[in-house]
Amino acid sequence: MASQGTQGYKLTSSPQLYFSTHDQPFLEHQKQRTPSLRLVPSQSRTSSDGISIDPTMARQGTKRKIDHETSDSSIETPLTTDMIVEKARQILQRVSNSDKIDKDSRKKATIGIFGKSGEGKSSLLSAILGKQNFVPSGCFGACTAVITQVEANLTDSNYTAEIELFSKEEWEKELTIFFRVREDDSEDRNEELIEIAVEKVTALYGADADQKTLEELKNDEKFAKIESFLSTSKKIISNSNLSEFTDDVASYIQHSESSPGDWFWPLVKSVTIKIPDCNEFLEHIVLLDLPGTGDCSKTRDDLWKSKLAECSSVWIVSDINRAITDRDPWGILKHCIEELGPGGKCKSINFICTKTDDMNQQEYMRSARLPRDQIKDQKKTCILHRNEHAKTRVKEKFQNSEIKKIFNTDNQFQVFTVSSNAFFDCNLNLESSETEIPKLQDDLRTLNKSINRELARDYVNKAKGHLSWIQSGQFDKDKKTIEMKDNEFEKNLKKSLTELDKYFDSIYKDLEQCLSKGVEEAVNSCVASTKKLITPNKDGRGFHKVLGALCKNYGCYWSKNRDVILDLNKTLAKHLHKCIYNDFCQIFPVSGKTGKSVQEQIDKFSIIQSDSAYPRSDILHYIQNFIKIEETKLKAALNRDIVDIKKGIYSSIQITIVNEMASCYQQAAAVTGTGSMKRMQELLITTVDNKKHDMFNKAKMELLKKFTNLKLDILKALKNELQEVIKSSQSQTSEKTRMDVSREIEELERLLEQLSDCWSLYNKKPKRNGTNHKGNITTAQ
Ligand SMILES: Nc1nc2c(ncn2[C@@H]2O[C@H](COP(=O)(O)OP(=O)(O)OP(=O)(O)O)[C@@H](O)[C@H]2O)c(=O)[nH]1
Ligand SMILES: [Mg+2]
Repeated sequence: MASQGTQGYKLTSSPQLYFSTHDQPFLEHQKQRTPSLRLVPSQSRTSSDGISIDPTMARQGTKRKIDHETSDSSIETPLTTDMIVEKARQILQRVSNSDKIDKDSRKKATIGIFGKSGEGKSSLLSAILGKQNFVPSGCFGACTAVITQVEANLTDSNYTAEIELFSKEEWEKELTIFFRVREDDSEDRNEELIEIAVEKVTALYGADADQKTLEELKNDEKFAKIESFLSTSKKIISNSNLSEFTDDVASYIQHSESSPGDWFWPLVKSVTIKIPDCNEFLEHIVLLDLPGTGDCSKTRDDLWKSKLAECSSVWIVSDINRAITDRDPWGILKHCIEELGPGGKCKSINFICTKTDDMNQQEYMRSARLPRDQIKDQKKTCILHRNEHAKTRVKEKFQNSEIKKIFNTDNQFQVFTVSSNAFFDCNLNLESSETEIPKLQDDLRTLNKSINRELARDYVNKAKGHLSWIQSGQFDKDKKTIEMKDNEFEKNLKKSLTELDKYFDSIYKDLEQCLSKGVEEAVNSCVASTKKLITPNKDGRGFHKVLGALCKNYGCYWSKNRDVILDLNKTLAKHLHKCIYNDFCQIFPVSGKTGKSVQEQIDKFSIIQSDSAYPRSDILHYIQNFIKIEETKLKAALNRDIVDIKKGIYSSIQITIVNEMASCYQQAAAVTGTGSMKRMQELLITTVDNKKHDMFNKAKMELLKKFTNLKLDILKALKNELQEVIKSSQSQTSEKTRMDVSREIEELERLLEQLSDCWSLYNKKPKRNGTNHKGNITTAQ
């Protein structure tokens, strides 16, 4: 980034760093980039944004004419966000003969749709998109077989599916395991694995495939067909006709027990569907349909978990009756809470009660004691009554749940009562608004709009920073050097870095203390908690298979319907996690301020002293403008990276434990025959007992090491990048390229004002010389 045009030179590294953090995190980029910061001569000046300035545009010390179309009067009328971006782009183009500042392509907001099989996730997705049966639903048993990601098609007007397939080797390995499992006739035979194996093999190769041996199957012509099919790792389907598209895609995502053969879902890792004409909802949002069943495939389960950690919002979907009754739709979520909170970035949860039209009014009136004779439209009244009741019950449950702890406020949790069927079918007694689908759509629209505004504001700010840099070239180099010296930017940088270093050290001490307590607790109780987890509750029949599967899967067992989850690594990590949980949530909150967070410290970091916030001279004003915008870009990129890095810090505890236990799991998985369960149990317990001191201390040290690395990376990035910014603001001056762009900067400031009208202002400054010099900068994540 910040090699903002050292006069006549450009950096060899990518000048568009800030606009591509999507592809490469800033801190990583920083690591690779730092040693190669070389300056090479170039014909034209190049800014950090990669804009080359047309020398013919330069007019020494003279004000340039301003195009009528973008004169002051034209920006009085309210503009849409896209119009504002376009205006800013035109202004840039006028000045630099270039519009190469890209609108940020940072990661989209991901919403995970999450719930047990058959609760109505896919139907809900189709209703939200206003396209009936768009995502397959309503099969017998589990329907959606693979993670399906839905986003806007921003390139053409086709429906497109990108299907990521397993490799030929991966599939062959899976097949070999299936046949081994099927032929197992020992007491360890795992019926659940066999059921899944049969489902997959028959779905692909046809009804009788499960009766064949692996050799026979390999001789089947379908086998060869599928092998050649797997030679490409990705399949693309594209069609402008929705129903044809849906039919084509179904065989890759739908799980169906009817007409076995030629259902390809067993070969699919994940599917991304891109829909045209839905920018309004999905330009900056991804919806994830997370299937309600697992298939014991580690690849898919890992993918499922990692997708969960990507979600900035989660929709928990539950049949309204289940949400009210005691059956607990929070089960899976409770287990995943760490992937969402400290190990993730979930900022809000919507609890969505589905199938509200599904109602037996006679029964309901009786149980809710509604007066029969006084009600006109009985069905509707019952539905709405039950909706209210469900909302109250679910909110009560949330108040008392673990999940609440990951949020700072209550308004990050909302309850909806929807009917996807009634949204499409007006004979089902409900008005469109009563199905609450429009309310969810509005929420999506609002979220999409707010991201769009954030990106627009960043874009206009970048343009303003760029022009401020050009403008500061107006001034005499000696004067500039004096101003830069007077303002002691270098000294401020050193001072701020020292303060930040101190902050990190104090946080380190807090974490170390919590972890030490956690290690002590873990050492004391790990054997007992291991015993508890690996001992069956009442009926122990079949438990040896579960234990075998747990060992094969390196300590974790999920039943097919995800209703039984046993995770020894998580159990062992529990005490350390518990002891750092509160501090960790304060240091790395998913949203908001805690007074102790790394993000707040970074936001505070500045080399512009607060007492020089009202610049004495024009020259300083433009230099500060430039520095401030560069700082903001850098800080926003760092804050985005921190979210991913903190996930790694938190999960390092469990990863250390898995690594320490790995050889024991392998050994235990190989135990077979009579008394195998007892031997497995003993092996696990003895290993935990022998390793406990070493293992938990290692986990503690690993977490602290990762935290220290984060500190070092942040300090290094701030130091290197801001030194570059200081250097380039000092050297941005030339006799040839002096150009007055003050009018353009004012225009950009007015555009920023329009963008900020309905936003809380950050860093508001008073008017100066009749011009408003608002910073209007935020470090949006
Ligand atoms: N009455 C009624 N039935 C619904 C509604 N939404 C979904 N269903 C039915 O519920 C069943 C399951 O719906 P799906 O959308 O496939 O459920 P899912 O959660 O995606 O299930 P998996 O893909 O197996 O995880 C289907 O038979 C749907 O027709 C609704 O609003 N009202
Ligand atoms: Mg589904």
